[in-house]
Amino acid sequence: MRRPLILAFLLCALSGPALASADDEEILSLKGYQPAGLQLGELGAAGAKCGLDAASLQGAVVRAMNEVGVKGWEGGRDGLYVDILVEPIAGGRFLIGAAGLLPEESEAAVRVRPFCLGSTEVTNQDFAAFVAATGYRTQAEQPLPQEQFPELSAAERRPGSVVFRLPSPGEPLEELSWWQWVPGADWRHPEGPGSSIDDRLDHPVVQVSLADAEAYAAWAGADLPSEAQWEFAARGVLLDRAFSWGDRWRPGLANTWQGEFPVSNTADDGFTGTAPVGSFPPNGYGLQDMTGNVWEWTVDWYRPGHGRLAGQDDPVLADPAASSDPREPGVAKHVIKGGSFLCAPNYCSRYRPAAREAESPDTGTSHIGFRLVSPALTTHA
Ligand SMILES: [Ca+2]
Ligand SMILES: [Ca+2]
Repeated sequence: MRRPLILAFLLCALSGPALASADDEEILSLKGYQPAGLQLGELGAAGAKCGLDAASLQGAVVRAMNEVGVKGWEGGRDGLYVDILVEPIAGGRFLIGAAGLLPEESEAAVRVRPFCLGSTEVTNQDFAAFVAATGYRTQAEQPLPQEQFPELSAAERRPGSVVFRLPSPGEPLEELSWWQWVPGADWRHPEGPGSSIDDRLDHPVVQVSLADAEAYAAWAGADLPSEAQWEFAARGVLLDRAFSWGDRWRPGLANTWQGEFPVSNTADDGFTGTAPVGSFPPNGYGLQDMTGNVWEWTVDWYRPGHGRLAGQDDPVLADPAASSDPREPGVAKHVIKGGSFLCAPNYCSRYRPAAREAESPDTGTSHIGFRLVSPALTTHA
């Protein structure tokens, strides 16, 4: 099995930075936009803690420089941002969730040990390398199992997936009517036949189920993060703030939806759909797109609130029988985090670190992807 360079993009948990004050928020939001300067010694030290060898680090540097060379940084993003490769993240105690907002987010005190997290979402290019190496076929590329859907005809069980569709002007808007099952939609054709990823190789892969994400992670020698790991990292040092950059919502710091969802997307942030990973400023840990772009799978089963995790170290809700979604009783679902390019202040608005959503694990959509967590967290903690 080829061990890809993906691990070289894992961020490493090393030490515990002090909590930032409100005065630091602006600085943190700009972290990373520094003149070019690879600090290979630091990279090497951090990489070693994440189980990264010198060869993979070197590969990561080459890849990053190539990407920077192709994409560049514009519009006030002066300099080359190459700090994305390895960045210390601390584990620690924190309150997962948020008090006083939504019952599904009720708080619990937990602890996460140091861990290494992907600095970006996994891209189409990354996923293509996996498919090329393994011949893997995603769930969306296979017919729905007859035994699971005996009521459906063969035509209705054709491969496909769920795609966001912009409603037509004046169209009656029923809740969730903007989601459509599209035969032929899959990771190579995110919006169905006729769409492609040819010009989106550096965008996050979408139309992947939880099993697809887990298969990729296994191939990469990594795992998917728990909700606690993901949320701790998304907070980016600012453990008690509403957003990963502070307490105020700031349009333009993440790929979300501007305008009235779902009818008007002004795309003031430059993107109507997914954006190339790393297009927006990193959080205090150097992680990008923890807010928006695409939702990200976690290994936790979903139930409202975090009460069952209270007091635990590295908590995971691992029992599917414990899963419940009041909106769809009887259907076990997984937690997804971070919101997407479809989240708007008037709808969803789940682009806070504490926010969460429930998703059937076999359902990929055009706005759910994932990132990796390094197994080094268990061997080096
Ligand atoms: Ca956008
Ligand atoms: Ca994201």
